[in-house]
Amino acid sequence: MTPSHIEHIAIAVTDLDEALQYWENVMGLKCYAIEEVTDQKVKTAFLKCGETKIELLLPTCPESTVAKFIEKNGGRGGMHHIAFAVENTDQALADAKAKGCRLIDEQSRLGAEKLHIGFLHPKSTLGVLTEYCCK
Ligand code: CMX
Repeated sequence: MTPSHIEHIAIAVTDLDEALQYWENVMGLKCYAIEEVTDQKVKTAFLKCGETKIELLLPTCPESTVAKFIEKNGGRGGMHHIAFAVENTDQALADAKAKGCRLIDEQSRLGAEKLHIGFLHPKSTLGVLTEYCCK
């Protein structure tokens, strides 16, 4: 399944206020939503850049996979994943699996903004944590 566009680029952060200061004041983007995603153990902030969003990810507890990512990155934030908009997340996951990709999610689940999301493992995507999502 071919993605229609990059839905969002997610960036792990250690301080949401500091990150928003940069993205709003320097990059001139506007934060339009802040949401806690309990299931993913993150607090998210969204900014729009054309059709694509920037998603800032703040871990809400040490067990969060984003907290683990930051710890492994020397305590700093950084690029966390790229999310591609597809027509059907479950179908996109199944197609990727059929082509030999390792899945993190065998089935889609509900993520931020009530999107149906599913991840491919970075070990089978040349190091880039990859998400599919659809409405
Ligand atoms: N990008 C690229 N590689 C990554 C990564 C990332 N964001 N996070 C972890 N990895 C790498 C690790 O460096 C490690 O590589 P090495 O073995 O070479 O050191 C490998 O993946 C496995 O990492 P791990 O530490 O053993 O496993 P984790 O417990 O950290 O889990 C992952 C990693 C990708 C499976 C996990 O982060 C995951 O399930 N991600 C999907 C869900 C998610 O990211 N949720 C948060 C955002 C939700 C949202 O957007 O709303």
